[in-house]
Amino acid sequence: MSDDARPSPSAQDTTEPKLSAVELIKDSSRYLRGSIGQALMADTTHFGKDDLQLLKFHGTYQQDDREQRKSSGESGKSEKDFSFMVRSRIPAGIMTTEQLLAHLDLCDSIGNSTLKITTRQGLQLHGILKSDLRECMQRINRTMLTTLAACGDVNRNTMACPAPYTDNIRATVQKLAQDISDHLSPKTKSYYELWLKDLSSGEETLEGGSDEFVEPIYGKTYLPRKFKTAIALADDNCTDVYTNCLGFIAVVRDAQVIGYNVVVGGGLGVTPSAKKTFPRLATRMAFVTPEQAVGVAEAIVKVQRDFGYRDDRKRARLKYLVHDRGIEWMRHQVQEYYGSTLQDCTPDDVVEHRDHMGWDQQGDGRCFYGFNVENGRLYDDENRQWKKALREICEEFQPQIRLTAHQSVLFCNLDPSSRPKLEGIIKKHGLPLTEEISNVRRWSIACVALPTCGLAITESERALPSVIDVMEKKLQELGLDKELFTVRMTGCPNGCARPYNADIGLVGKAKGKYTVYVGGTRLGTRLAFIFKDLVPLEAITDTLEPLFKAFGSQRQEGESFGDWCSRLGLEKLQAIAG
Ligand code: SRM
Ligand code: SF4
Repeated sequence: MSDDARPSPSAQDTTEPKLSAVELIKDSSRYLRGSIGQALMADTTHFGKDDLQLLKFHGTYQQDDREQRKSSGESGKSEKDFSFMVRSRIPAGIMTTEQLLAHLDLCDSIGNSTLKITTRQGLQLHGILKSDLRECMQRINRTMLTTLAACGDVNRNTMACPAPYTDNIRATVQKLAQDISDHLSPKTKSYYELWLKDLSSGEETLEGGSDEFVEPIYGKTYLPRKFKTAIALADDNCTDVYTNCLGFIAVVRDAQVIGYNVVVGGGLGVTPSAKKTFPRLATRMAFVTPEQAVGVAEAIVKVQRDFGYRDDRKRARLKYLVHDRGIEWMRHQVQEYYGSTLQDCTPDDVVEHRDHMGWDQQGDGRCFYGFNVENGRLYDDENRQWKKALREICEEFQPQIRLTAHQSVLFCNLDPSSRPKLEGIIKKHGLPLTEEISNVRRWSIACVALPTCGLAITESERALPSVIDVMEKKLQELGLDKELFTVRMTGCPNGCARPYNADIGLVGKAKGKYTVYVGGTRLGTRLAFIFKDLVPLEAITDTLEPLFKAFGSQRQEGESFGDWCSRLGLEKLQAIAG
């Protein structure tokens, strides 16, 4: 179908459902400009309401420290303490030493002195003031990274297994992540104009931009909602492929990627009060050859662009379209847009999930070290100096850096002789080696939540470590400390740490209280179900203890905690819990 054939929102028939407010903002934004330029030139601490929607496409969210809200209220201050989260887009999580160091410098010089490794292999700075935003973007761009399309209604960071194995397979999927990322990147010049243009002559302004430029893939109103893509290997689903709008599972024969099974319509966000919303795992759709992959990705994006729901942002993700219309309809549309028939999926599917932590060989005589960063937060305090450790490792070894979807980092291209020194640096800064961490901590992740996330209901990354402290002891007492299962916590039901397909998901529901999900799987191929609602933070391990006990004595050989919970089902688990 040609791009001209689809209706633009403004030209739509009046009987069409009413467009959501964000659609109108995008439509009149002149390709994401809005009044961001004027606001940047003005001596204010924050942006107007409409621009906040557009800023996301540029990789930044306006926030305020929610703990400061109370104190500013008490002191009678009328304005919130506004600052910005800035997210960098890093396809497959692959970056250089210099790029990581630049982010560490930024968080120290103009951020809140911490850096967050995200669940999609990205990096986030927090606490950037409006007056420093341009500098922040420029310094990131100078290292050849970008924040464009790290957020917003476009294809966001494309994930792929980051492991540096020198087999052809990893290099192929990592290149595909980069290719998809480049191809689906917005083409608007507004990013350059607003953030990167040199204003030193005094003649340039940030208010340029024309309506004539056409986004070749997205069009004027971009996508109805955020869009997420990931690539996985059958023996390594470290990117949690089924939770994405679009996933590629590499099909390997004779050590070569001969194509991909394409899965569509995954997504986790849910609003518990709105029954029309739900988490969904992607559905297998078709097989594509390596040559078809980027074109088919574009076709899928275009189907979502033209058929995705633009009247209700709660149901605007691709998953609802696939759910409502069915996979056959979806495949038919994709073929129409792509311009040829696609083959059926091969039987290949994901069978393992590796976290790539600890020492491993690359295959070229060099090795890499997977360093577990608890909940992805890099900071320095009197006990633990994550930032200092990373800086020292970067300066000493200049490793290539790779970020994992479990919020951790791989130091790559190391000479095997570097091991004692690297481990010494980690220990010197009060940090545990991966080998010293319990399985339950190693396989746990948590979203940002308080104090910066405007949607957080409860704590998450600041609370999970203490939950794990208790769980760790209990599992050891029960002889279950060697078990491998995922524990994922979020501060609200949006699901940023992917709790809904974990063995144990802890989802913030009300102040200090969590919904406890069980029955998902480390492999990411099954949704969990609610075991108990509104569990106080301190009672999480006690709530799970009867299940842990029964699992230890009743499980079948090789059965994981999530598999066991799923096999028994809610009723039996509730009976066990009494
Ligand atoms: Fe997320 C919104 C943080 C991965 C589902 N997410 C947010 C915002 C921007 C809050 C907001 O809208 O104001 C959070 C910023 C908090 C802060 O202070 O930094 C936020 N999401 C994150 C990160 C940083 C969590 C982390 O600790 O790592 C992750 C950034 C990934 C990246 O680099 O791009 C992050 N978010 C996810 C994931 C996991 C994934 O993609 O693999 C999900 C579930 C998968 C999915 O998309 O369905 C996720 N985030 C959401 C949603 C629910 C979307 C929905 O369909 O309902 C929201 C809210 C929204 O979009 O309205 C949200
Ligand atoms: Fe914020 Fe909720 Fe996402 Fe956590 S899950 S980062 S609380 S939006």
